[in-house]
Amino acid sequence: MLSQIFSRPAAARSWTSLAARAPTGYTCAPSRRHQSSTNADPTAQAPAGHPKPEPVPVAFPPDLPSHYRAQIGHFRNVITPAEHDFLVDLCRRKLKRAPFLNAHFDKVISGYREQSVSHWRVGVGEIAEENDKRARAILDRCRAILAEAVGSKDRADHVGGIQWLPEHILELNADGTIGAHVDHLTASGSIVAALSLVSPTPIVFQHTKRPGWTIELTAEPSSLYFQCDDLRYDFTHAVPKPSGQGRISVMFRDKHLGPTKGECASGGMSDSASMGSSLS
Ligand SMILES: O=C(O)CCC(=O)C(=O)O
Repeated sequence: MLSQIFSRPAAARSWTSLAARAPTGYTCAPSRRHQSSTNADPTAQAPAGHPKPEPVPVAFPPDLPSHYRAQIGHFRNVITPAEHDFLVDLCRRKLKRAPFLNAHFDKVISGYREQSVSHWRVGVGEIAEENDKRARAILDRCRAILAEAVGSKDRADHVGGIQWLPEHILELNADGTIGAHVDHLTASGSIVAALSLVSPTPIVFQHTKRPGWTIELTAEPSSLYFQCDDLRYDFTHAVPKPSGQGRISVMFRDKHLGPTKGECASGGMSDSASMGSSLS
């Protein structure tokens, strides 16, 4: 649930205030998990009959240290238009009883509804089973792209493969926005990713201590973006502007398996207020 996933610094009511609560003085020795590279080409093998995901160039601030540049990625065309519409339909049916909430108590998110998904069995009988199977196949392909992109084979924290949490679906209505936040440090691991559906939305990543290190991308429908490792912990992410048409994201996160540098930090984000709703 987002309450566990979002770490919402009490002071982070706006873009600029977040830096005030940024983790300070990381004291852990850098572990291999924070040094992994993303050299693999996740677009190299698109299974027959599936779209070939295209890497979308990410614009970096010129002075952004190089290690961060491999810790964010964006791919368009990861699912077909039919798969897109199928997932939108399933997400909306899963969310149909959840009202849109206008503002979370800390005002970080508004105009949203959400659900953690343990299965995609929507409908009855065989149809439900088919829906589940088809959705899983699509989402497994997204996970495979992510695993390639984050260099899962080289990662000390994912020996034997990435341990994914159940997907989380998040719908923003036409006015919905998400303010800058770092996901809760221990409710999930070092990978945060989203498959975007419905309409294009700007996503903004900003370093918690160096606001000039800002990365913005436009998450088009059927695109997949991720942030991992240091960039997952050191940068906030936000959906700062309403799309005007609404948006659904299917969020992928891995399990938290061990200490993070944030947990070792004194005064870090781990003591921040968590969101009180269920965004993941
Ligand atoms: O919808 C997105 O792309 C981001 C959602 C988000 O900020 C989150 O789930 O932590």
